[in-house]
Amino acid sequence: MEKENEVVYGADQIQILEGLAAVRKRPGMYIGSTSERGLHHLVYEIVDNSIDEALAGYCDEIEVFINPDNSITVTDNGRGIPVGLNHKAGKPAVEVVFTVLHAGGKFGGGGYKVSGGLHGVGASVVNALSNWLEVEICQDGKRYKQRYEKGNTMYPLKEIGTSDSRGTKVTFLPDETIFTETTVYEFKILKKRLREMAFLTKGLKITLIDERGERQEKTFHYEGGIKEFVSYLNKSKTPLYENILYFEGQKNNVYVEVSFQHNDSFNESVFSFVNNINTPEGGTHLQGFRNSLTKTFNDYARNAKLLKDSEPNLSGEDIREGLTAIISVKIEDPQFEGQTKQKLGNSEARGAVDSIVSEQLT
Ligand code: TSJ
Repeated sequence: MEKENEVVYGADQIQILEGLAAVRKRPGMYIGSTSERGLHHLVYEIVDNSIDEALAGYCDEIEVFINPDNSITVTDNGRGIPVGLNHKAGKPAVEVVFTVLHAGGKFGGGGYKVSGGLHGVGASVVNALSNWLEVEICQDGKRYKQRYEKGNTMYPLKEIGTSDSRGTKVTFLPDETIFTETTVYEFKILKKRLREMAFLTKGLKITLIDERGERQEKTFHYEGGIKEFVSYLNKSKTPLYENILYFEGQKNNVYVEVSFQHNDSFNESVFSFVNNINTPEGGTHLQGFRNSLTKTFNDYARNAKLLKDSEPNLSGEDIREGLTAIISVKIEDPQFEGQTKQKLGNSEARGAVDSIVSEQLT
């Protein structure tokens, strides 16, 4: 694990509500690092909000532009960030989103969310770490705009015209005094993560456009979601059977998707995600998957008399030889595990994955 990735999360960090100045003072605390990785992380923080809008069922298209000056524009065709007055803050909701540090990153309950993700931050942190940020919202026939510089509001939210579409557009230029290593975006890095986000959100179309020099464009749109992810991972391999298995289900507030296919190699390639965040060190959801796979394969082998009564069970490792699998769970209260900062799922995730995979495999 890289050093820069080691951030300790405690109750203090989760509860606080402080000004954006705190973010600029200790940016690493909020985005993990100010290296190239942190620079790219800003984009994911913004895109995550559009993905939430897609998960809520209101958005099916996201575009990400790398502009000639290495600023980033993210657009979606969702409902648009609410512009009405937030009475508690005394300003429009959109201004609250960009200027108030939301410790948990989550507001407005209900449903699964991926924002406030890995580093639990959000749009206000991106705003604080940008030289400038502009938001445009199309909603109810009107177009609204606001601009911030280093997190400071430049003018009250204004109506700038009419619109017959809906959606949100955010453009920001990362602050070079914060991102001292580089402020140049890598098309390849963004492409890899945006492709992964598209695999994990079936039906959502994500396009990445590089407007620097020779224009490059890449669109990711997978109606099959993680089933197409497995197909993609196995494309240069020889599958042991044609079908890619795919199950989805929901249990105890855990939404589970599993897809897998064996190939003729000896390698196990199992990738697991909690709320779209990769969990390379596993977690309860992965334990649930392994349990159910071992049990159902052995039960089947016994029933089909492929295993004699005198023979021992197949081991989990035997069954996972050549296995390519994606396990994706969405939960409402992901837990962090210590300093490795993996999202490990919650106590329900193991049982949910286990029972959904077992049910569908048997
Ligand atoms: F976070 C952000 F501000 F940076 C951002 C948010 C950036 C981008 C590109 C998009 C979004 C965003 C937010 N897209 N869609 C939304 N939706 C809402 O904020 C929204 C809209 C309507 C309602 C409602 O209950 O009517 C609730 C929400 C949270």
